[in-house]
Amino acid sequence: MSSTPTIGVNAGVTTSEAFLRDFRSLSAIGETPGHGVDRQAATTADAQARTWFTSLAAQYGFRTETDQVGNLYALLEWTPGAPYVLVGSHLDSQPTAGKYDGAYGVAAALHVGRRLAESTVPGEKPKYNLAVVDWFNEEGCRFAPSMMGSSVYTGKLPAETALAMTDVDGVTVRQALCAIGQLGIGNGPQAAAYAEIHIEQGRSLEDSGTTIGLVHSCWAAAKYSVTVHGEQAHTGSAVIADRKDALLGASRLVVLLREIADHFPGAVLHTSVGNLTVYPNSPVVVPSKVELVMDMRTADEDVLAAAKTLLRAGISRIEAETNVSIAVEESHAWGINPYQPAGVELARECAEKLELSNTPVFTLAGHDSINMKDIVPTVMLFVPSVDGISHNEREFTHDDDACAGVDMLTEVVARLCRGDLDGAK
Ligand code: HGY
Ligand code: MN
Ligand code: MN
Repeated sequence: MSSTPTIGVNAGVTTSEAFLRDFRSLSAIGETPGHGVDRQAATTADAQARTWFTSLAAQYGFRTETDQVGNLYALLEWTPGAPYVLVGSHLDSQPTAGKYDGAYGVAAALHVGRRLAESTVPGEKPKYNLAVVDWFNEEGCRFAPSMMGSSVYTGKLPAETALAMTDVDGVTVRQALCAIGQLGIGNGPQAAAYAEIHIEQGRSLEDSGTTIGLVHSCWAAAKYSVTVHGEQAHTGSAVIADRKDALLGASRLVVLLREIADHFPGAVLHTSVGNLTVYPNSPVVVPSKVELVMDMRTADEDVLAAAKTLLRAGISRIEAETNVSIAVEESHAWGINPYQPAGVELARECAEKLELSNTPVFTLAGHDSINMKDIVPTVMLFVPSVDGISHNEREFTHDDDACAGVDMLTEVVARLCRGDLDGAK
């Protein structure tokens, strides 16, 4: 662990101890009985996490601001008018989530900012300013789609569309952000480059005994909002042959998704239904309608195309066999796009300098960096996840790995602030 002496509120505390202390205080916000967190977007717990962010930012000398879709920035301005290197992740979580997903990257980014603020020599200003960012609603569980804040920031999703999305109670994003006092204005600071660190959420780093993952590409994802339409009936009295059981159709869809994954050898396709809403969801009623979200991911565009063909055929079969109709809308998707190779190389050089073991990796999960890499040079880093567990209260990363990641991110961001990735394609 680093033992750099520090000043002020951190007197006598090493940089790593200060990071762990702040990360633990964040982990207590929205803590669940199972020692995970529940901080869904724009809830009270998310608001408390944002207060944690702004307090820490103030302590470390940053000004904070919120943009038109609730992205929260802590700004360190060395050169007035210069663009910013953005560094961050997300503080929102899934329900009964782990403490690390997103939160680790935001806490790490704040500490990177603090270290760079303390180490900058007067008269040697970096080329770019620094903005630590908490992207709004990365998870997409309370409000779809996921990666909402960075999708608006990068111009992929109109702000008005995002603000009009509703949760299951009909509350809009706009109303939810207003309720927690986090609806700002404008599109945030202008980015010159972006960096993010995250837990791997998979096993590859742990299995190979590697500390740092250098993300070179993302798996493609295709998510679908689906409505299965049937007809309400009495579970006891309705003749089986007459039934239009929407839940039967939905159940067959769940199984179909798994069968499609199993169709491709080598586990190259991941599929799931992660959300199911049944109407009227009453004990003696054959359901009239089921809404669900289907999710398919792979690193192979041909596999994805073949999976979509199997999906269409399977849906037609289920409609015919269960007497329901199924409406499918592709709600969110991204392709297999590489991160800038120069950014991967820059990160590799940083890891070598710090003597941290490193290896190129894919990201299977979505991250805000997937949006950011399409507009500016972007570096995405991973640290190991114990047993690859994520979206689970048992998510865990060892302190040494978490601290090594902060050191690594500091080195990367210092170089980005110098402009080392300018022009990278
Ligand atoms: O992978 C996902 O879809 C999420 O946004 N992390
Ligand atoms: Mn995440
Ligand atoms: Mn997540």
